[in-house]
Order: sequence, then structure tokens, then C-alpha cells
Amino acid sequence: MRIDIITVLPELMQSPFNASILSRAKEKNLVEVHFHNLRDYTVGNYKQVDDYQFGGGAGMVLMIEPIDKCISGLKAEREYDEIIYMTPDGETLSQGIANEISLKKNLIILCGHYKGVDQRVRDMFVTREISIGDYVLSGGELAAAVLCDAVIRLLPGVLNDETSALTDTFQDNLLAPPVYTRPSTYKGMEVPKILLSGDFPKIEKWREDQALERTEQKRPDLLK
Ligand code: 6GU
Repeated sequence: MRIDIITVLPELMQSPFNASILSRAKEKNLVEVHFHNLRDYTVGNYKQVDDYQFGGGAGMVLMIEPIDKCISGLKAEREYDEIIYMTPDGETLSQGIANEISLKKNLIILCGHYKGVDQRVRDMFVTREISIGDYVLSGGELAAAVLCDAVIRLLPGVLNDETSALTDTFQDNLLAPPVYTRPSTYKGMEVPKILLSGDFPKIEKWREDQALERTEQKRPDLLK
């Protein structure tokens, strides 16, 4: 997978991509992530990327011209499966959307800022608009990092235990069951005996029951 991220704050995005699973995915050549600083695509001497909105009102709007230059340059080099705009008025990210996007090859992710982007960018280029929840962030960068994390960890070969993503919370619309590790007794608190029994069919049944019970208690909306 190749991901091109267009942003006015590339430095905000470095650390999530240089740690843990995402850096391992890059080292294994399972994903390439390229950052494009919108300021490098400006036309005048002032490196201006935003301007006041027509009609008046508070807040700056990202201008179409640098975004057009950046996206058109990328599109001239390869086909993109999706041009995603990160915006709080997009569809809310879910495990299902992450699964879908993980099947794509080339993605552009445009990070919004200030009051957003000129609507003509959305009309002309954007194929999908994604939010990470009903609250407002100061820019799309952190949301883009969340989306990339959710997607990249699903790429075959990224996780060490290949089956691990299948048992995540939200796959199957169920929360994951409780997990335990050593020691088996800690300050009088015991690990459920069944997990120490070695009876794997029974353990599997217990986990399914626990997942269902946990979902009923904490997220009954998922069962509807
Ligand atoms: Cl994608 N962008 C911004 N600015 N705020 C958000 C968001 C995105 N998703 C939730 N809040």
C-alpha cells in the first residue's frame, strides 16, 4: 500500500509513523507513507495556503490552488483508489471502513485545517470523507494518523500473529473478551481456572460467552 498525506503540519505526523507497528510495516515494505507539505505547492512568494472565506465569517479556508497542484502531480504519476478528506462532517470511521480501506493500493489523504478546504476541492477531487468521531480537532492530522494506524495494522504481514486482528474488539461487532497473563495469582486475585485448564474448545467457548456478556453490558448498541 502507498499512502500520500497532504498536510500543512507534516511535523505533527512524524512520531506516530515512526514507532511500533507502523514503523515495522514500513521496514517490511508493506506500506510506503509520503508526506507532502502544502506550503511546497504554493504559487506566490508568501507561501500562502489559506485565505478568508467569501461572504465573510471567522476562520481561514485552505485554498484550492496548492491542493490542486499537489493532487494533480500525484495523479499524473499513478492511479489512486481513493482520495480521502479528513473532516469532522465526514462518515464516522469504524472497523468496517478500516477493513474496506485496507484492501486499497494507493491512497491520498488530505488533512483539513482551520475552517476546512474550499468546497471545490471536495467536489473535484475527494472520493471519500472521513471523521473519527463527533468532536472537533484543530486539524485533520491526528485523525489521519488514527485512520492510518487502523488500516495499516490490517495489512497482511504487519501483525506478528496473523490471526490477531481477527480477534480484535469490533471484528464481528463484539468486544474482545478479558485477557490475563502471569502471575496466575496476584495479591489474592485469581485468573479464571478455565484459562489454565488446557481444554481449548472449552476456553474458546468461554471467550465467546465473555465477549457476548461484555458487549451486552458495555455496548448493547453493537448487538442490534
Ligand atoms: Cl477528520 N478532523 C477534524 N478537524 N476534527 C475531527 C475529525 C477530523 N474527526 C473528528 N474530529
